[in-house]
Amino acid sequence: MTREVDHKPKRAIVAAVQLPGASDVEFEASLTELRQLAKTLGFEVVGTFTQKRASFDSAAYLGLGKRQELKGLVQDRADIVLVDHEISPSQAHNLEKEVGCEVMDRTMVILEIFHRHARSRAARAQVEIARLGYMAPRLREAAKLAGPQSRERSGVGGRAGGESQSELDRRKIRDRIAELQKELDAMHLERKTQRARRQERQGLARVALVGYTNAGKSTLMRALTGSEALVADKLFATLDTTVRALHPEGVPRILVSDTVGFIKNLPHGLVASFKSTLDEALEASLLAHVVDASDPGFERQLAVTEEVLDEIGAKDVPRLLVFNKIDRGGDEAALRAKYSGCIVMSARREGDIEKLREAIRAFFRQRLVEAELFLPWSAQKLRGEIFATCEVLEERAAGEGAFLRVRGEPEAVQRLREQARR
Ligand SMILES: Nc1nc2c(ncn2[C@@H]2O[C@H](COP(=O)(O)OP(=O)(O)OP(=O)(O)O)[C@@H](O)[C@H]2O)c(=O)[nH]1
Ligand SMILES: [Mg+2]
Repeated sequence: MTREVDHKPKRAIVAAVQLPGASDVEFEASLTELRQLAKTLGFEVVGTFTQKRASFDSAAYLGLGKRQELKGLVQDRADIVLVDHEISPSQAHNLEKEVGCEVMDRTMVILEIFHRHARSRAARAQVEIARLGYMAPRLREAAKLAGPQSRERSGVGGRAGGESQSELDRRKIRDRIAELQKELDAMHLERKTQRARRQERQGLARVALVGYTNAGKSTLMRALTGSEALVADKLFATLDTTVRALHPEGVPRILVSDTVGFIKNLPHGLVASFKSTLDEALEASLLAHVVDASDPGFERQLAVTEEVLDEIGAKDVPRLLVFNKIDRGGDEAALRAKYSGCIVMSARREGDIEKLREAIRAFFRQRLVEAELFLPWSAQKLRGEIFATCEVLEERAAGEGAFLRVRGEPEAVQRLREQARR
């Protein structure tokens, strides 16, 4: 792991326009989040600068007077301004020129975090697609700002007649996105095959941990499965879906997946490109929606997560609402009253983890059916699989084989029945 120790962290000023539609609470929560995003990138936040306005200034986001004021504030005190909205390339360009330092918008900040945290080949490709998608219109804008000469600079050599530098760049970007998408599709197909094989072997009971970034999904993943998921007080620590068995194993065997966190205004390109990562999770029969109960803005986070889940087609998957971090704050009684069937817990308390484990088990137990299988002596190699996927309640020998009374998932029982007949 690389650590930024030796060189001084970049000093950032967080700036935002409060539109009439944004309540003070919402506005503050969003700024707090941007400060945390900045911290995740290793910036030191040295100030916050806000303005109430009917709309964004079309030229440079903040109003003219405010830009001058911000310039004074930046002077020797800050290296970068972070803007809490997605702004256009020309707005960013003008703001940079007037304020005299680099400007990054919220989308760019999130994309940069994803870029730094991406580990697997799939996550890297997904982030690159999203970054290129963000870049493409900005290149067009940059070319416009550079003036007509650069647009007229028509090509001879390898370039198609009359194609400008920026058009060429955009074509390259399109080709690169297509190439990455192809790679991803291939990886996706491979994962699907692996998944199908895994389901054959291990059953179908799957629960996915989903929720806002930093809610504690990976912490719970660790506690539930005894795995070494990465836990960090950072936003978007996890970008890949990982899958492990619920520990200790029982019947049915339950697989738990940890997933990428969500955030307000998740750049659209990221939602699209992480869809394939999430697909695996969405095939779960249960979503454990983890919420940080100690965050004053938890209701908004809960709503954002539900919106994104809707968007990616998971509206109808059953939910288990898990309010985590109650040791840090939050009103347990109020939560229980408002969200029936929810779990209120702390990942720091072993007893609470056990409660969560039991709630997950109970959900999957509901689906189990009892059945009697006849296993001919000639099909004894199936025994191991029966004992691995079902609970065997009774066994008695009879003539050509043995009768087994089992309890298991309907699909698993059906599959075993067919295999025993062969
Ligand atoms: N006090 C307290 N802290 C917790 C609890 N659960 C998790 N944390 C802390 O919260 C931070 C975030 O936890 P993670 O498990 O990485 O969160 P995540 O939901 O996986 O976050 P992303 O991967 O960024 O989406 C870590 O510093 C954890 O130690 C809890 O119940 N109580
Ligand atoms: Mg995580």
